[in-house]
Amino acid sequence: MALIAPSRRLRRTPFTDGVEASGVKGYTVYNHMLLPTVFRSVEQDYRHLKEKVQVWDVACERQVELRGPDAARLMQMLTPRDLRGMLPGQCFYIPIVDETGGMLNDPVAVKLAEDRWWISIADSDLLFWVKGLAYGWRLDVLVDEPDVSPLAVQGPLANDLMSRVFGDDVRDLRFFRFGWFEFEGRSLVVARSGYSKQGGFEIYVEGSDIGMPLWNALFEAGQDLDVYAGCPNLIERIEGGLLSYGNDMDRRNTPHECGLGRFCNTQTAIGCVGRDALLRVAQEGPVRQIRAIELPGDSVPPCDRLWPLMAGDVKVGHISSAAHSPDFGCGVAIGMVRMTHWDAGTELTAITQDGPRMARVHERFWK
Ligand code: THG
Repeated sequence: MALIAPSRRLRRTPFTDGVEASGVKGYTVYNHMLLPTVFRSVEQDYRHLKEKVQVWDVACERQVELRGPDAARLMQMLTPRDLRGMLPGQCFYIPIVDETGGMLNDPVAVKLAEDRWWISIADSDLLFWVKGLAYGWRLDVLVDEPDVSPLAVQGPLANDLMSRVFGDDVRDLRFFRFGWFEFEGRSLVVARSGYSKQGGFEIYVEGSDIGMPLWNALFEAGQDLDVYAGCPNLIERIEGGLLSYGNDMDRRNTPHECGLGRFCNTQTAIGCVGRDALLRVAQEGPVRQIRAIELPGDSVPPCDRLWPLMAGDVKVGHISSAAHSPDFGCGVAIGMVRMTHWDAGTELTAITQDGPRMARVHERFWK
């Protein structure tokens, strides 16, 4: 592929100077911002992520901030997950749906206070939908994108690296909880979360000016840990069943089709704009759903378009993400499959750009 033209619309991040100095080899665009996709090779990055510790520029996970007396009410309008039991200091993975129950985003919600929330968004312009609801309902809430850029520290050695920079108390953070930790006299939100199954943290870097100082502090503190720059890894995230909005699902899918029914409490999520639509689909259950798919063989071409899944000459679904897994010794993929063919073990044919190949439905790759 040709180079991508830099411009003001394609935003750099507070960490891009560090990413470039670390030899980034590829980018994608996410929320109109640069997101690294590979440093050494996708396979080398994968191995290093599973054995060591990486620092990821995930500033493209932009925050939509809600601030004001109606913040909690607006949050509940956005999602079918019941937020009443959520306390300040907690993060929730939440489906966000429109009035038809269609997925608009699948962010992490961060409850800073009853009247102050961050929505750490996936790749869609959620800010406009949230602003529209706030204005249309005349809510007493400010909706904006603050100067907050997540930096993820992921991998088995993440505790060791983070405790050197933020102190031993970070070790005590529980999954999807956050605390406030000092760096250069600034108090930052640090959460036990991140877009990998290897464990780690996300630092919500408030103020672009401390981006590079923090980046450099992490690399200096982690020299003997073999810390390296990394990024969400295609192979590892498919193995782990982490969905990618815009790739694996979009507005045409309900949370139930995405396998996100466990994050919906549609009965009690009073005020959710998609509630009536979702009550109907939750009643019947979805007729197609996301499935893990195994692709036997030694290599997988880039999945840059949907690959039809065929049962004979009938189309019964599609694959939306795929990669070769060194650890599993086969291709791993995420697909959407009709209920007639979604049972584990079902053998289908995937039509890739390089031709047809066998595709086997799995319960899941992960535990
Ligand atoms: N962290 C933050 N913001 C984000 C992401 C993130 N915004 C964009 C994108 N990632 C949103 N999508 C996801 C998808 C999966 C998860 C988080 C965000 C995730 N899922 C866990 C799982 O499925 O195992 C845990 C979910 C749970 O049990 O609550 O972490 O990564 N800040």
